[in-house]
This record gives sequence, structure tokens and C-alpha cells, in this order.
Amino acid sequence: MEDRKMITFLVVVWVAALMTATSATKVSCNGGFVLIGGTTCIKVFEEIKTWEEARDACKSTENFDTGSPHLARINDCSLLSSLFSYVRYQLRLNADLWLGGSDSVKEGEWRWENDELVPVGIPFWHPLQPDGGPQENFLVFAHNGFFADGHKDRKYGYICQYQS
Ligand SMILES: [Ca+2]
Repeated sequence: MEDRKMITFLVVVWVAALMTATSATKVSCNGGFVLIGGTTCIKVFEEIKTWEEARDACKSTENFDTGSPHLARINDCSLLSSLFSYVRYQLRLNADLWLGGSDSVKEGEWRWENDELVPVGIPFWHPLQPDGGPQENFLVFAHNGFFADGHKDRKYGYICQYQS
């Protein structure tokens, strides 16, 4: 009986662990978006636009239960690394792309569109960025994998995201 109880106990633990693992792992995103870092649904658009055009384009992409997509917000290092791997090695893209940050309201104070602060310093920003002062107020995910500031009239591809 003791052995049987132990086996039953182990099976229960194993099934519980399996269910936990399954529920914690997101497997897909909607609308052609791709899962990166196990947490975030993004879609890279290579068509070049100004930051404002890109922002509007993200919002007008297909509707989702979770709300409209928006220009991507990258707030942690592992997500930054996952994004770079995806863009550079899966898409084989070597280009600057817009993200959803700006310091147009207050120079030097970078915020996402939801008003949260954009991370500062390394490893997010390149050591020589931002360098454009009041001339460059929009956030670029540069081809080298770091953040940089970009001019509002420049045109780049862009990265949309929706909450997964
Ligand atoms: Ca600026």
C-alpha cells in the first residue's frame, strides 16, 4: 500500500507540474504577430514611414480582443535580446526600426505612448545615444540592437506589439 500511495502521489505531482508548465507557456499570437521572449507578440513592418505614420499604422492593424496594437515597448533586457535575435537572425534584417518611445514632451525624458518611462542607459541605449537633443525625439531600435533617437521626418520600418 505504501508503494501504491507513493506512486499515486508522484503521478499527481507530475500531472500538476505538466499543467503548470503548459499554462505558463504561450504558444502563439494572432494576426501574423510573432511571439518573442515567451511573453510578447510583435510584428515587424519593413515599409518605411515617419514615427507618427508608424504609430498610426500599428493602431490601424487588425483588431484584437486585447485592444489595438501599438508601437513596441521594450522594457527588459531579455526581451531586448530576443528582439535583436529575431530581427537580425530570423528576419535577417539590418535596418533601423521605430519603437513607441518619445521625448517630444520634455527633452531628455523618454516615455512610451502609455506615459511609462523608457529605460535609460546600457544595455538598452547605445553608449553614444541619444545624441540628437531637441532635434531627435523619437525612439529607434537601431540596426546594432540598441536604442537611438531619431528625427521626426526620417522614415524607417517599425515594430508593432500587442499585449499578450
Ligand atoms: Ca530629444
